[in-house]
Amino acid sequence: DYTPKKSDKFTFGLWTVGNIGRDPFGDPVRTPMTPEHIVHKLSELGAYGVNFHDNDLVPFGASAQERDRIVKSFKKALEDTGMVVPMATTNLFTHPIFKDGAFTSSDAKVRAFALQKTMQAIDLGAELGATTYVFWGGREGSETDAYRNPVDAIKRFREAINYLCDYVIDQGYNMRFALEPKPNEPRGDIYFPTVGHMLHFISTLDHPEMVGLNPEFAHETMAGLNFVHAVAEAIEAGKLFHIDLNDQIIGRYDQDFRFASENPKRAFFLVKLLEDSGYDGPRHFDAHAYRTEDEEGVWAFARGCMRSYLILKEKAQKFNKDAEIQGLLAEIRAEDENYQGPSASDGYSREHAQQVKDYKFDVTALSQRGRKYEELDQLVMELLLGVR
Ligand code: 3MF
Ligand code: MG
Ligand code: MG
Ligand code: MG
Repeated sequence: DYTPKKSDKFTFGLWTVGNIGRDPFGDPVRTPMTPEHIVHKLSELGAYGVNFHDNDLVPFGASAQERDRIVKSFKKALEDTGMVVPMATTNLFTHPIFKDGAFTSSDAKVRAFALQKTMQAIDLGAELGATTYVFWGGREGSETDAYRNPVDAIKRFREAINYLCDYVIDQGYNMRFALEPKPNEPRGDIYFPTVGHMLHFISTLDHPEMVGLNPEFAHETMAGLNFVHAVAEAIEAGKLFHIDLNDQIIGRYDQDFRFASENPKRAFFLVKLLEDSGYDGPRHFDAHAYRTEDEEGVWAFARGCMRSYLILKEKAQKFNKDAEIQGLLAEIRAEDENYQGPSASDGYSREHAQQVKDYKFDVTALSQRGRKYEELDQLVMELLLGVR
């Protein structure tokens, strides 16, 4: 059966199941739940942990006593359930002070305030055991480039991440950063819109080894890109520190749908990639229930995310064991594997380059060979549609 276990490492943000259904056109449709209630319910459903923005737990502007009271009660819920907090992050987008960004704001006081808020939120995350700290550049962007030079925005974001890496090192926290790209929404454009942009940016930091990615299915999809390929690039670079799972239709608003609800085939290849690659971090759902739902619908949503992941994981195992699929793959790969001539993987030498230049290829035969991907893909479809 597809009942999640703690060992599956499923996590949800407090803001995900806690989403009250406010949107640009309508008021909230659900009453807020306490973090403690969320922790207990998620634990009952088989989740492993819960993540939060500072203000999902401690309201903006709360006093120190209020903070400590809230943290104490939240810790008790964690202890009572065995739930963990693998990841924490900062809300640098809701309060009006961040209307023109946080670390990239054009106002030096706002940039300094963002640092202050983030260091306090890092302390909160560390206190609750978080080992991954996420940075999503919520309002780090623009509607017009008339005012701020985007080159300055890049430099400011770098200064902030470098500063905060030093803070974490100085405090001795066991914590890595995971940067989360998104192309747009809530800004017209957000800086560092894709996984590729972020990967390069990381290579320019003072402590690149401390910083990786938190890619999100919906975000690459909003940009019209293949999320599986983006995750592959992060994995190959050793930078998949965390992942946000949800679903999204290309070209729409930021939907944050239940995992695998819109693109089950792409979700299948994603789950297969994660499982085959040995990724052992949390499977975090950054999604929320439809606005049509009451609390019961929220838990149906949460169960659905985890259940679909486990079903797709089983399908990936079936793919790897299916004799017909594996036979067809072997047949397709045979010529490639039997090739004896020179190739790039031999490494470069002047002599080798001459061998490549002299090698005689049967261009006609190579061009005419069908790839059998139609047949293969249909087998995948039939596996997914449940008739294999
Ligand atoms: C927005 C997001 C964010 C980030 C979060 C950090 C509110 O589209 O995806 O969720 O994931 O801020 O994890
Ligand atoms: Mg998102
Ligand atoms: Mg979102
Ligand atoms: Mg996200």
